[in-house]
Amino acid sequence: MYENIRYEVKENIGYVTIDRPKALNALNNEVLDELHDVFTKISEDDSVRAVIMTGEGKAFVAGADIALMHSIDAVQGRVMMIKGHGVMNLIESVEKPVIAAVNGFALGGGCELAMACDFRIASEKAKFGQPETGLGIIPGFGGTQRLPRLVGKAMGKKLIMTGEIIDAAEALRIGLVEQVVPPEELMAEAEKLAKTIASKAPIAVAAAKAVINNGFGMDMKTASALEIEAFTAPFSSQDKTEGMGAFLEKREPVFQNK
Ligand code: DAK
Repeated sequence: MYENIRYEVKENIGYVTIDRPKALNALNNEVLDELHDVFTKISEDDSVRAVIMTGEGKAFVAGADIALMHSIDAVQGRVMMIKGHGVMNLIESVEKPVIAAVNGFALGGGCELAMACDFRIASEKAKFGQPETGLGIIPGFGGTQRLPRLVGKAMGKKLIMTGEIIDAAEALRIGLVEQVVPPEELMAEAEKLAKTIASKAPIAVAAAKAVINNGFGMDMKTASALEIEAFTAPFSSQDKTEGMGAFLEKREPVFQNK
């Protein structure tokens, strides 16, 4: 039912594959609409406990679609920008862990898409960068904000102002990705991480994601207050009773997201 992405669920893991290899999976309005649709479905599907996003072929995503951007005016650009920010914010805030399995080029909007995910595992073949200034623009899907938050202000400025493309080892060194693996191990490593998190209580995972994201830019006192509030929902859940009961009974917990 999608034309530019593929989606399937296996063993509680949702797999989103951007599948537009003839344009190196470049983001146009259709890809963005389909990503918005699939992450809306994912947010409503209790059976999905973790998500892995990757790209078909040699790219994760080679950026926003340059042919499209060349053809549109500032008003149409603003519409696309709002759409793109909506997708990135949805991925960032969806109540499940989202892992970017970065198989190849993650440039411009592709790097921004990876940064909207909770984790980035890169193939040794992956390349990262924000080449927008070389096209006469700045990052438009959150890159000016998420990149400095991940790698620091000066390194973020350097990558954005120079448009430099870096390899996976450098991305690991500066903290843009958490792990680099041989290409043939990429999906297995992403699945290992997805399965580990999927085995934990979904209510707790969702609350942890939200409170970490929401508290990140706050002062410590306000952020502590946020944590106190966020603690209540998991603590009053059936899964808390199950998790602690399982420990005391020396068995594995069976969480039901309740
Ligand atoms: N858009 C459209 N087509 C692309 C593309 C892209 N970003 N990247 C690659 N392609 C197409 C190529 O044109 C080529 O098409 P054909 O010629 O075969 O028809 C095909 O994919 C294969 O690409 P190459 O032949 O170039 O493959 P190579 O292996 O030689 O090179 C490459 C791979 C990734 C180094 C190269 O393709 C490349 O430099 N691509 C462009 C990277 C880039 O600059 N990306 C854009 C970053 S700027 C906005 C919001 C956000 C943004 C902008 C505006 N608004 C809300 C308005 C974000 C901007 C960006 O992402």
